Amino acid sequence: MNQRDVIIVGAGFGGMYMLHRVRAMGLSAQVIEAGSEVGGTWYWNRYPGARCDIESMSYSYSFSEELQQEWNWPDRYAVQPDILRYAKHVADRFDLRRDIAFETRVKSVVFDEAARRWTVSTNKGEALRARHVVMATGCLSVPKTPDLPGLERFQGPVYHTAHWPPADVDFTGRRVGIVGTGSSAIQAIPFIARQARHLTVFQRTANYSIPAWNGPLREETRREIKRNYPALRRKSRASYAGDYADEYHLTIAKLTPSERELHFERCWQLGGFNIQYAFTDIMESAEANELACEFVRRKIRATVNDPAVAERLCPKGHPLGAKRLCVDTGYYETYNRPNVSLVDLKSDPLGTITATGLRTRSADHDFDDLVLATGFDAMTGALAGIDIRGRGGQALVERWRDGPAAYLGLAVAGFPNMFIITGPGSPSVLANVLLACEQNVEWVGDLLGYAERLGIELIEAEPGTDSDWARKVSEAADRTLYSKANSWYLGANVPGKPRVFMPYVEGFCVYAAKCDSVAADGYTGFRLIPARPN
Ligand code: NA7
Repeated sequence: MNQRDVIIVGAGFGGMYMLHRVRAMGLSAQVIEAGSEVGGTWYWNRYPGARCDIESMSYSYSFSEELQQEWNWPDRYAVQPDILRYAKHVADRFDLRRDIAFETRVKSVVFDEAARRWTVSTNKGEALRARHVVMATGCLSVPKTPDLPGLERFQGPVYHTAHWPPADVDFTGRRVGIVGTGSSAIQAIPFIARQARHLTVFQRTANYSIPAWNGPLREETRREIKRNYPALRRKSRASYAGDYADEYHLTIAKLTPSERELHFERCWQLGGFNIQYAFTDIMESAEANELACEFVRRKIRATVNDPAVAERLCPKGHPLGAKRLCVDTGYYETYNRPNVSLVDLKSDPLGTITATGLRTRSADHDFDDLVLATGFDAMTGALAGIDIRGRGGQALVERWRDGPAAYLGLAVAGFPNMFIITGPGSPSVLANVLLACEQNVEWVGDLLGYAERLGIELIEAEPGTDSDWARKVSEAADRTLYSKANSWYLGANVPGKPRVFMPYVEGFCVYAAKCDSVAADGYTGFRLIPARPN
């Protein structure tokens, strides 16, 4: 059987860097990737308008000074084709492709206790053996197609934003219906509206969206950031969100009404996540959060011409930031177009999909094409889709029956030498996920190096460390407003999924410091089992 030191599942930004890192340590590695290219989420999410909501100069690898100096991002926020182009460039520049098996799906990952090796089996009938397995399967990689009654009856094409066809889809002259108003829909809607004859948006929950104020990156800005990259990257690593944007530490409750308005307006003008990360109390105090919500609602009412439509677009009933904030270009303005209509599924619930459209309680809405922007089985979906078995043949899905638990978001007791990049319990999706990937990869790389030097054959989270970590992550979220919405952070968007708050809310910097102290103390919480004498 084919043997490797490390098998890495997934060739997104986590998997690509993991490969580069373990190769540099002299270990043999194989990446297995279901797609036909590198890029992970940026390979699959090709819908019109797909764009990163973190600034491109920040959402890019920092591990190579040459790479960050030579690459030129055209826009403040990169579009999907540019991010994919970047991922391909990285793969070529570091000669990664020779160790990536594309169009290959991992079916099972099974630990052989006697041999102390993992067996990784693929849909192509291959089986590989490895000492270590790194699951770089991504946080948002399993699209969720909701169980919409009658969906099979619809006669036109059905698209999912996270599974968009490689060739452009042309909506010119077509009537389009889109279900969902999360980040993906909020990015796609303005694009589809410009092309389609008519677009009907089916909204269940209105979301808070902040303008990106995107535009071409000026050459001076790019040069300035490149000159300051080392300091900016250090600042990102020392920040809450893993980004170098200023985190102001203003407290809403301490501001006078006019100061508040001024700072909210400043944040709005800066765009994107600035409004969430500028304030210390925004995710701590319901009253403070409500002031920010009301500010955004005023912006929506001032933008959307029809007051009834504006009111339906105003989010109510969940705090700003408790569902991931959306970042848009012309989203609310799109509802001023004569060819766009909004159906509120809360007041007029979905009945069934028909052959020609969607029937709500009060009306039939006909369209030619249906777009589902209905999200993901986040953070655990990809792992649940693989038959992962640790000691004693125990299945990971069984271990996680009451909710996922991984020590530092990285390791599960009973699953030795298996590491999850940006797993449940890591800050990942609440931070700049690219930096979160780098931090996890470097930490795992260091741990593997440590084990190599000391002749350690098995690295395993001690029993209880994973569930303790998950409990603390969940308790920390409960002390904030993050847990006060039916979000994918909580698994609430997938029927039957245990409701456990998965991302680490205390900040990227706090998490990274915790990982560092675990390492500095000789990897506390891990059992390090030496190789058996020959
Ligand atoms: P999200 O943010 O999970 O949004 C999914 C949307 O689809 C959301 O508006 C949902 O409404 C809606 N939805 C899901 N199922 C249904 C059904 N059955 N009926 C009506 N509406 C439904 O996914 P995205 O892809 O937009 O973004 C995911 C992340 O990717 C994002 O946070 C960024 O990190 C990038 P709901 O809110 O559940 O009422």
